[in-house]
Amino acid sequence: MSLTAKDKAAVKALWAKISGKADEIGQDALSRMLVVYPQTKTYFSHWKDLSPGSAPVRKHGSVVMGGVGEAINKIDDLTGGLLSLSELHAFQLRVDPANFKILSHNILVVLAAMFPTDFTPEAHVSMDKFLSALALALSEKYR
Ligand code: HNI
Repeated sequence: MSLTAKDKAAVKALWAKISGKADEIGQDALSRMLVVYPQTKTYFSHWKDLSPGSAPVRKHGSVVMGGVGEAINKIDDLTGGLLSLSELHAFQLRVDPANFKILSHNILVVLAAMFPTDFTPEAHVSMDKFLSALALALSEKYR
């Protein structure tokens, strides 16, 4: 399902409202992913502390949301724009792409909880489509 001009505008409008809290969103989504889907912890076994809100979780939450922000800047060419990030996850990190959907879901949960007013049904559907497109772009180099 490709992103319409309306989806792109809705994602950018939502991002403008929430990006000031990107670090908080990222650490919360990552914390939730690691607790609720413990199989995802295998990729981060080199961290000292994988518990919710720990220093490495907070730091990496910011890094991931930086990637999401970058993807929004490249929303017209996600596949091309995220090629090197896809390469990294495929060849170096060897992350099973099924996990991209899991993290995307956790990001949606956090957005719904943190921004009950701004996360309207319209914003939700466009953000969901965008995160699916992002996951697909990150999976590009696996094929
Ligand atoms: Ni991901 C590193 C972005 C999903 C495991 N990841 C990064 C970096 C970015 C990034 C940016 C830093 C790259 C660099 O150093 O150049 N990751 C994203 C985005 C998503 C995502 C935008 C999806 C929304 N990553 C995932 C998922 C997993 C994952 C679902 C595993 C469950 N990522 C990693 C690991 C690293 C990583 C592992 C390296 C971590 C480290 O300790 O350095």
